[in-house]
Amino acid sequence: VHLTGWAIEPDTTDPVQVHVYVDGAFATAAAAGQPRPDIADAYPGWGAAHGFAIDVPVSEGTHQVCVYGINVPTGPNPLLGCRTVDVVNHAAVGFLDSLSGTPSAVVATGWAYDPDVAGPLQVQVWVNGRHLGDFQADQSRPDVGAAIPGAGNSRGFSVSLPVAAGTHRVCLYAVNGPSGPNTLLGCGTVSVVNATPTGFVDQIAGGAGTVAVSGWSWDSDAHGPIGVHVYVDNAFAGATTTGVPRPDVAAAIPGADGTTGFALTVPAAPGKHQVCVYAINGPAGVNPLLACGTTTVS
Ligand SMILES: [Ca+2]
Ligand SMILES: [Ca+2]
Repeated sequence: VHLTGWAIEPDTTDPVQVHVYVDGAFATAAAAGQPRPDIADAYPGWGAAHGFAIDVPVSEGTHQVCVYGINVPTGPNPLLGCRTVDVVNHAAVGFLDSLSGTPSAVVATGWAYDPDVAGPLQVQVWVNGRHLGDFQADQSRPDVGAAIPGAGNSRGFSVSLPVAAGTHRVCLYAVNGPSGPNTLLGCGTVSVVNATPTGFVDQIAGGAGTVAVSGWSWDSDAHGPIGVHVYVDNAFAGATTTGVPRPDVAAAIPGADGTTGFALTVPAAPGKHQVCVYAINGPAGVNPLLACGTTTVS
């Protein structure tokens, strides 16, 4: 409840204390010391610092709110006024329009609105029973603005929520403002599938202070070149990306593009070494070992 008013005390020009009672119980006290030039004009000599503006937290429902001026130095405290107010907390509303999976995320779209909240409404994300985080519903949705008077055209959301590969139960809630029970917008089960790269290492060949590595690798959901990392004796030795023409692979694997090949040369000390080649999963995830081999560097 928001209260405004003024109070003066004939025995002092100082700000008067006012006490607020809600449903007969003391709620809060405040000094009536805010500028009210109209009071200064009406009571010459007392100055303008006699206004008050007080916010009192109350529960939803009907309340009687009364304000008393506190007598100085003592004496009966006069009632300044009482009002009966209805306090309404509207439920948040909205809808989860879609849930879908990418190789590394759940994508959710929808809208959320609470008539009690002027700014963007918070939306909570729960994944497999755990609170993953919140985001704001502040994107363009003119259809919502057209359907709900007062909502405005910016109550939508379209968010990408990073999750590991697997099957996830996802629920979204509109957060009630300023408090109260949240509204379930919707739930869904989403499969996040991240394909593992495949490939083959054709060559691991020791040279003079180097090891030459070549082959091919392809990740069906990386949509482009992927990384290839080379380890010599378990230590990272070099990296490249696919891009070398391999029409034979494109012909053999449906969906594979024509440039899945890779070739690189990494430095190595003279002697016998174990060389291992890994494909780098796109967009994220476990990076599979393509092959290990032993070679001798001169
Ligand atoms: Ca509300
Ligand atoms: Ca992948």
